[in-house]
Amino acid sequence: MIIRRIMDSNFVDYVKIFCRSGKGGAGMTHLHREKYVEKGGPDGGNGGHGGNVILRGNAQYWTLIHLKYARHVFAGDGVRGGTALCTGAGGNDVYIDVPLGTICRDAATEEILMEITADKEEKVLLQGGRGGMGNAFFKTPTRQTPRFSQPGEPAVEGTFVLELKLLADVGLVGFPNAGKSTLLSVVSAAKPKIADYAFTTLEPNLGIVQYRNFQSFVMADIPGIIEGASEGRGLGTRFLRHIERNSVLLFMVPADSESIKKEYKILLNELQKYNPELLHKQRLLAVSKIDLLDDESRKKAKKSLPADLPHVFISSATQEGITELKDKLWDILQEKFA
Ligand SMILES: Nc1nc2c(ncn2[C@@H]2O[C@H](COP(=O)(O)OP(=O)(O)OP(=O)(O)O)[C@@H](O)[C@H]2O)c(=O)[nH]1
Ligand SMILES: [Mg+2]
Repeated sequence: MIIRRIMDSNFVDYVKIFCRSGKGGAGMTHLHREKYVEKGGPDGGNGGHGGNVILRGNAQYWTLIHLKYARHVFAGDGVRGGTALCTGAGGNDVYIDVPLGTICRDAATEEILMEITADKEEKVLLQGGRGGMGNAFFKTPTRQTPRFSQPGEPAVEGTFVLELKLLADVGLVGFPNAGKSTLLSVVSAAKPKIADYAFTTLEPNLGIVQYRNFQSFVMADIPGIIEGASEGRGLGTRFLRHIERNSVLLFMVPADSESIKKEYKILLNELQKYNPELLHKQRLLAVSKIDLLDDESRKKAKKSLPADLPHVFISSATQEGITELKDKLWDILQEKFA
């Protein structure tokens, strides 16, 4: 049921496409003939360049859904050269517009070929074939009438995987029900679905957090992670790719969890199994739903905190600690880009 909902979803962050560039137009073999000009010499033009397949960043797009059904992308072929030294027309380039943060892999080897991170950034994925030279090109003093021309270069093709990694500054990491979406709804204008059951969030949500003095940063809420996610439990770890790009990871553990330290370790472990590089990122721990605890339990909770990262107690319900959290996140982001 959950799987079905994901498949129906509008949030597409993975597509496989088959692309082919245009082949170069052939060169022309032609000898000039005209009334009273019997032997006008070679005048075959060159073939046109084949079209390129180009990836282009487009800040208007947030997902790859527009490519979900456009799985074949072909650039135009170059036109063959004409007579009278006319060069053939070049084939049309095709542009594949992608959201910022899209990486492109070779589908067979999984090697990352390129990455688009800026608006209007263009990268040629497949070069079109060069046009062949017409026979006029091969004319020399000793071979004045070449009766041959060059064929155009063939097209190149390949199957590619486009993958989207959200470009957010802060990524939320936590078990289902930790209150991640609730936090996002409190600190930004985003309206993610919130409910009292596991896996309410099935696709990432982004929100812009307004900070003092009209500054802002982007926060990404992703589906909850459970123990064994890296082996495919729950929704698995495929959504973790969205936090690979985030500068700061905000771990979230509810204050009423049995052991905050243990829950944090499990999350860390799943992240490490997915990609050890994730552990190089700056981390902050938000102990959520602090409103559920009385003073005594708070003291107890404080004692069972992991030692290797800073923490903030927060409650999205009462707003307690929310400003402190934003300050801390902002400070870390500033350090990062200082
Ligand atoms: N008392 C209290 N309840 C909270 C707080 N924040 C969230 N909740 C409740 O916790 C439940 C889960 O909240 P969500 O924001 O949906 O949790 P999530 O981490 O996004 O969960 P998934 O999307 O399933 O991963 C909801 O019933 C919220 O109302 C809080 O600060 N205090
Ligand atoms: Mg959620």
